[in-house]
Amino acid sequence: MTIDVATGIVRILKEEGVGWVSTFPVCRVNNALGREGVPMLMMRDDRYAVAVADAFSRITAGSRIGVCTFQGGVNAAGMQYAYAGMAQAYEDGSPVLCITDGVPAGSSGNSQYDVASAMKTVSKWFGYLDKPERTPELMRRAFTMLRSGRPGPVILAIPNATATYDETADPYHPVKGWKSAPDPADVRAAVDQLLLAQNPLIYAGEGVIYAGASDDLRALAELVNVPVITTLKAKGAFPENHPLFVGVRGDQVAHYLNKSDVILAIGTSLSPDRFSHGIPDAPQKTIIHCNVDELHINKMYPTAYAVIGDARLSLQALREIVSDRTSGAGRNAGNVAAEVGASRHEALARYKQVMVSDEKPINPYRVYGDLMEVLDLKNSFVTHESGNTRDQLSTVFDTLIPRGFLGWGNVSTLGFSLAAAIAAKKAFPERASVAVTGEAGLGYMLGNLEVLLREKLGITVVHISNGGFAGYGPGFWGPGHDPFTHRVLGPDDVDMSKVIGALGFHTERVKEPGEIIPALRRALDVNNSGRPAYIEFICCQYPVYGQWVGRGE
Ligand SMILES: Cc1ncc(C[n+]2csc(CCOP(=O)(O)OP(=O)(O)O)c2C)c(N)n1
Ligand SMILES: [Mg+2]
Repeated sequence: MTIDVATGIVRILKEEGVGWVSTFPVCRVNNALGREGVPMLMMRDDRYAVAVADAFSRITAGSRIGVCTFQGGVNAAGMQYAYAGMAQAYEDGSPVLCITDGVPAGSSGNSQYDVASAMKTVSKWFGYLDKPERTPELMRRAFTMLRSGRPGPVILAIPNATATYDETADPYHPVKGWKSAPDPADVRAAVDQLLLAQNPLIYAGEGVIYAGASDDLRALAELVNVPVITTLKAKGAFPENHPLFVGVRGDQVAHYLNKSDVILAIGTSLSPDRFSHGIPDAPQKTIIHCNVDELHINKMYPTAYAVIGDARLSLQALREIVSDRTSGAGRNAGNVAAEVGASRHEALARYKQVMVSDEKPINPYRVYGDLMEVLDLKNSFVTHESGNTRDQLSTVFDTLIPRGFLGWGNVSTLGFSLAAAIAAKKAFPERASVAVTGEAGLGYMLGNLEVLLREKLGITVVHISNGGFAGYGPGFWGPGHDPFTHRVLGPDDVDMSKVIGALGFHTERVKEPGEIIPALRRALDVNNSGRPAYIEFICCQYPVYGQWVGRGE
């Protein structure tokens, strides 16, 4: 049967299990989505169209692929605006599928902005559908890239969506995605080092979550009795109430990074200075780097031992060899857990104290402490914004399940938390979904709040309202940073709860510490009936949190 390209693409998306597509108009595939009954989540700008689909892929660890469409072609205004979202997805390695109009034959070179070369800088793979018959082939390649290897965004540009082809000539079958297991010799060498180490440390990244390997990580950590830190993006890959969990950041993490002699890095790019730790005095340590591909091996640091393969298969292989070598007994290393516990206790004391503080304006840590009280941490979703909410939450928020908290941002693009909370609600409708933001993130979100009302997305935006960009406040970042771009209108000047209330959100403005829990409960309650909520907590500026460890230069 002869069909047009747009219809062919949409039918393939359905075969691939895609249940909805986020968009900002217009893309010529959209009408086929409408005709074929695939719901579109219409955002209010192109960047958010990408960001919601990106976040959906992250939150489901790529088991359900987020798909978006935006405007391209010669008049690529949408794509130019979407570029920020694409760049962020690329930077963070998110397997999102972006579909856009391609420059039609005969029009290349007609615009200043070159669609293909721009998109290639922010994608794992860019496909240009130059012949209608190639629709199944390019879709197969797209899903192969999305489901195999190192995750990253894929872009498909369709220059002529109305061109037709015979759907039966090359029938489409869903792509399973493939994984590779590491070389057994590399695994044995890694285990030798691990068992020889005096102070080994496991450094886990988001690859563990994409591989669905959290249980395997825990099993290995327990078998070798080794403390675990996770990256910001992997927060939740290891249960944070586990006795071997050190943290994401803070003095205790610095202590273990400094003291380690062998670092087993798994599923992380080990990229320092990107909202991540450096490895201090790396040449004096032995780095075992397990990664899905070679891109990150020997990057920034010398890799002593590489284990290249899927994180789950690598963890299983490591465990098997450790078991063999130790007759199943694992590594006996004294009471590691007690040491980890004491170190955490000491480092977190200063935060625990402010998490119960009655001071006014409210200390932001009090809001986080109360949020933990109110939420079922095994059945909820929280994410941060760029700024202090990232730094503070990643220091103290206890994450008990993978993606109970989404840490994001190798570079952290303001406004992503709203997209993440929306995607979490789409992925897990039964879970409470909370975005915690400062004023800067809120500014980015404002135009998109209408989407929550229209789509009846019951999520809560928690605003740590402190009247400024606290990280840029006087003195905090020391010489070289200045206080001149710090102040914005604060809660004394504008009542954001009234502004957002007028849109139709359930809103509250909370000044009393004792009112935090009741206000959060009311917000989560209205969320249950599909109504979004915005709670403004009048907070002090408190730019205090665990630091990232440098490289020790
Ligand atoms: C798109 C983008 N531009 C610029 C930045 C740099 N930036 C990071 S945090 C921040 C301000 C944060 O202030 P606020 O939201 O009030 O949070 P606070 O730190 O006060 O809690 C800025 C400008 C960024 N992360 N993303
Ligand atoms: Mg602020």
